Amino acid sequence: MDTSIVGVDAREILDSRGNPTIEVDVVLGDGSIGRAAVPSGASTGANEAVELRDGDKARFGGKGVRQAVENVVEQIGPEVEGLDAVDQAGIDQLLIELDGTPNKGNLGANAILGVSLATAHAAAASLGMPLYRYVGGVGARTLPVPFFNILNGGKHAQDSTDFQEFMVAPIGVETYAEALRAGAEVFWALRSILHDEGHGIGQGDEGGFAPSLKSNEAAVEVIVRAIEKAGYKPGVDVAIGLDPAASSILEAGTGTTGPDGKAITGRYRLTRENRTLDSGELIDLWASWVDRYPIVSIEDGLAEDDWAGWVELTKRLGSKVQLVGDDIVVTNPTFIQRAIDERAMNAVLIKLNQIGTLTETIGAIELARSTGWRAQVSHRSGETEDTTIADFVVALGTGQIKSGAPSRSERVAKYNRLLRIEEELGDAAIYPGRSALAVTR
Ligand code: 2PG
Ligand code: MG
Repeated sequence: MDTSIVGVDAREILDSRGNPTIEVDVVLGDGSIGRAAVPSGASTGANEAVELRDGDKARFGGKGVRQAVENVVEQIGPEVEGLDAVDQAGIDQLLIELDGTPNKGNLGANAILGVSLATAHAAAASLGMPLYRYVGGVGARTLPVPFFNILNGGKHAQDSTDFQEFMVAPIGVETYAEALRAGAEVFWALRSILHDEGHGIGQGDEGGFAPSLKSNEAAVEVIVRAIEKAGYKPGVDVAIGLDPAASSILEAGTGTTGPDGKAITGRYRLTRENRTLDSGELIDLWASWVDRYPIVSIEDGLAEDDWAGWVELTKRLGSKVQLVGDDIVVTNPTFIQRAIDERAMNAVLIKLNQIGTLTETIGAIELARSTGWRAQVSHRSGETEDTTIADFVVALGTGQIKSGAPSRSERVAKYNRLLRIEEELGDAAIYPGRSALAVTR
């Protein structure tokens, strides 16, 4: 076993939307190889680490990643060759220093994350361990509750809902395998209801259906019926999670803090319903939905700069429902700390490419947990066959994952990997169900 890095290679591959992304290979002295492909978001937070794209309109409309590939091969490779792949934190620290910017804008967070994750895969391979065990140790035995995004809107679909994600979470089943089955059965029940009622059954970027319903609320109603049709009790067996991705529907110049330090209330445009809601009215909408539907989690219920709105949202609903920060905290300890100080949420979304290294992502989770919050590990809307997040969520034992619908192989690859992990753990596997949530009432 020789875990020293002897080679680093990278290439441009395609993601699930047909856009280029980077894949990195790390080779060790004993011949072990680790490989990781980096995903890409559409509804990205303004403060995410930088995804380096070539901008050459003649190739892939400017989305090529040849520069990121070159940065890996020519700049990062020579620096990490000779280092021990088992020293993940040391290598990640070196990557941060090589880049030298706070947002990884120099080498690119896509280049850096590819190397960071491929290093972990290579070390695990050399040690003959599955990645979840290498990263998580003997305590890595908690499977996540999957949040299946079965109805796609916002920036992930066309002519669908204003709100981006309508998810189902099997919180009342006994095992992860049963949760996956429930997700697939509800997905198929939804398909048949939509079809019978004359709606389109085309799919959005994350594999969920993207029908043109008359309102946003109609999406929640039809999902409740799909849960029942599939033979499950809404709210007991299978609950609902939302990611309206509110930053995407905010009117410019609103939902932020003015130069005088005073909050400028957000104005959120619901195009489908031809109306606009201010922050307080959108909070009212969530409150009324939480009262009337089996909703257990709301991510990005308000926009990324609407800090005053988030504090109010948490005051009003934080004891009733899980409130997950995505765009507002972008897996970044600086923003998570502010959210803790201001009591602006009770859970965080975790996306490795928002921050750019494995070690920093673990730090973000540890910080959120230190204040009693939950962490939901997430895919991106542009994905690949890479399944790192499945192992990662078990390693960290956060108890929640979202990886899109139980449909389309770039989504299902993660869900199927979790099935194999559960099988491998056997009786040691824990499926947390409802107890994984920030609010369990
Ligand atoms: C989100 C994500 C993933 P994107 O908003 O949570 O579902 O979308 O990857 O487009 O940012
Ligand atoms: Mg989100």
